[in-house]
Amino acid sequence: MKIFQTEDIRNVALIGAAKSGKTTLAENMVFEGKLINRKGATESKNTVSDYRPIETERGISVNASLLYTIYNDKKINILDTPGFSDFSGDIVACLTAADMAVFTVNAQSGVEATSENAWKYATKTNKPVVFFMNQLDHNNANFDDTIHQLKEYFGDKVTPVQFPVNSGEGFNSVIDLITMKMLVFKNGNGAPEIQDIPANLADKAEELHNELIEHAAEGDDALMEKFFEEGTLSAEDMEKGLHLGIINRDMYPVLCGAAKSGAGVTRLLEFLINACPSPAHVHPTKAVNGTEFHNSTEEAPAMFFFKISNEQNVGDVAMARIYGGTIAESQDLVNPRTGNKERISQLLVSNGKTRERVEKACAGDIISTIKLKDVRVNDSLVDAKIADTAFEAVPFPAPIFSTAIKAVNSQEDEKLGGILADFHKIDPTVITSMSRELKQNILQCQGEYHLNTIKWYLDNVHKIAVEFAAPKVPYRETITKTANADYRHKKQSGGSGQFGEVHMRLAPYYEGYTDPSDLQVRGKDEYDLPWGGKLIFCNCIVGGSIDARFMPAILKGINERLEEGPLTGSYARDIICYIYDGKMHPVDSNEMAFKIAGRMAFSAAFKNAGPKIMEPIYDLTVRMPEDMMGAVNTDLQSRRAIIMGMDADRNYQIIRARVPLAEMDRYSTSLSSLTSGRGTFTMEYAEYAQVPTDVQTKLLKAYEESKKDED
Ligand SMILES: Nc1nc2c(ncn2[C@@H]2O[C@H](COP(=O)(O)OP(=O)(O)OP(=O)(O)O)[C@@H](O)[C@H]2O)c(=O)[nH]1
Ligand SMILES: [Mg+2]
Repeated sequence: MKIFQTEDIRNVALIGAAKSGKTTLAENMVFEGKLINRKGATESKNTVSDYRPIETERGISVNASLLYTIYNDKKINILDTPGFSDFSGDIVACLTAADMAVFTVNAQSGVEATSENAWKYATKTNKPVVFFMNQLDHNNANFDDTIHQLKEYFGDKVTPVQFPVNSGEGFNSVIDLITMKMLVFKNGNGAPEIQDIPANLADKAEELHNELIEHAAEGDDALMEKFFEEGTLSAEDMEKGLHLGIINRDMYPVLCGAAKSGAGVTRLLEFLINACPSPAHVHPTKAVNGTEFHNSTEEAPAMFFFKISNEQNVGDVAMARIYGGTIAESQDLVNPRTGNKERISQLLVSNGKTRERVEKACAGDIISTIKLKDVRVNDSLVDAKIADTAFEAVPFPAPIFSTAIKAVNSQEDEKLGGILADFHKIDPTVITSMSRELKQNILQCQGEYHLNTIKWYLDNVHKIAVEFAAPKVPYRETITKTANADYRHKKQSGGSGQFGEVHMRLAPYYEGYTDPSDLQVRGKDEYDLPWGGKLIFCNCIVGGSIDARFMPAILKGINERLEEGPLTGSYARDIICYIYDGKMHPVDSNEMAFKIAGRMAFSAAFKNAGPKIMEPIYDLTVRMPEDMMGAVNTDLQSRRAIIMGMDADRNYQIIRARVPLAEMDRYSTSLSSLTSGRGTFTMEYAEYAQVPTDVQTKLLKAYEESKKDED
């Protein structure tokens, strides 16, 4: 395989709405480059890109795939991403590694919810975008409406470079506004027949052509001058002019086609080569330590791993973008995360599952490799001379969905933990943590469909049966008024006995509290509890009724109860504890006795001190189309939300609310169904607040029941 130089490479991420035709387009791009002899189709389960068993089974893309094509002697690396928002991790990872996005839009559905999601990440990663208006062969495909919507959602920089002549069944022709010719893709694929623009379309073509010229000349003074002198620009000049506008995201050109038949694909490939940037022309990439990489072979070798795919019979296939130098087989590099050396044993060029070894690859290229010792997504491998230079992590989305997970066979729980930890290394949007408090293993991800694919891998690859449950809510317990309690622990059994008596007062802690006037506080310790809130422990003993040496034991007893609150077993917090009297026995008093007395006195006082359950409250921000606000609002009311404010954002509304975590189980799924997928939300912990009385009654009852079950 030929080694491609930086200038001869293009790196595109195919992004866009679910089912808009990314994989079909990728298939055609590879086909046009003659890297396959027959075109596959997603419905025939034989595309180059959707090759994984889960993808053929479901007929959708679940993982991003790395493909390439060669056209006019240029290598175009194609990262075909999944369209569903649940797989946003792969969308943003591929955009990070690519130099630009080819954004497919279905001409009969316009801008869909998943288009907006893809757009969000193109904006976040600041990547140039070229739209490919696809599926123009549908009878209700509508070019003008779709352009209108693209402008409405993504702004006026959306600029047609083509428009269709005969959209609907039999679609095969477009007017190209750069060459000002009609391109007829008679057989779908292949080079088009070039014809003059029909008279009835001349005016429209002229109008859009002039618009395009203005865009092309905008960023380039010399071109602008040439345009004013000659009144027009050559196709070559226009493509040169568009180049700068595309790199700087000053324009988003729109090309047209039908990926299924292949119409428009060769012109798209030409456009990517002529008007879109090679890695040598994009903005430099900054490493965490500020070093800039210009995709130059003169720079020290450095690459970044953005995606790892676990494959049958092969193991982990790691995909990396080279930002500097050349990378060769048998080269030793350093992983700045671990400081360890990694040898590149096999350097591969991939077309889906077909992989070919190459001896080296240049800066700007995207390669894959296998058999690495310890490389995760977000790792860099760099030359030993720059061993502390790591690239910025992919801005993966925060989790929006949580569930508790456990192995059906509890003996497999440890194995499951290991598998899920490995999952995270290759998909950082899968996060698991063992909650000691909730005694549950919590898995967080990007939605129910994401969870479903994780389960598929657990079932089919790891052969481990798992079950899911709603995550428990980390309640807290506290008190609302002052109460006293005495407890005497006394045990006489033959020889030495146990004796300890503690008189205790509990009071609610809040900032600015004052100590009671009837007690003499002689010692005070303030503890920040690991689960939030405070414990204030006061020694008010007068006359030596309890020795100071027993105080730590009493505190220990109290702490045991704080860890398992008297009401529901949840952590307790925000309590002031005054030890003001008690009794000792000259022989039988010991630490154990005072620990028990402390714990029991605490429980007794707690129950009389207006005990309350507290629940975590989150700040919630929901964004949804204006006309769906009513439904979202009604749903929030039913979740005990308090609306804090509303803002408008074009034709979207943003609701800010405070809502108890207990009411938010599977909110991503509900919001998605309420808003046809268009609503998005973020949640951030705000505070603990007391639950309403009716909720407290329910929780107490549920705790009692669960205790009965345990007995
Ligand atoms: N009629 C027609 N159908 C198309 C066209 N492009 C794609 N399709 C069909 O649309 C469906 C989805 O195509 P895919 O290529 O899998 O879409 P995708 O965007 O990769 O989907 P995800 O990766 O799952 O988001 C398939 O049945 C394709 O055959 C087109 O131009 N015209
Ligand atoms: Mg796909």
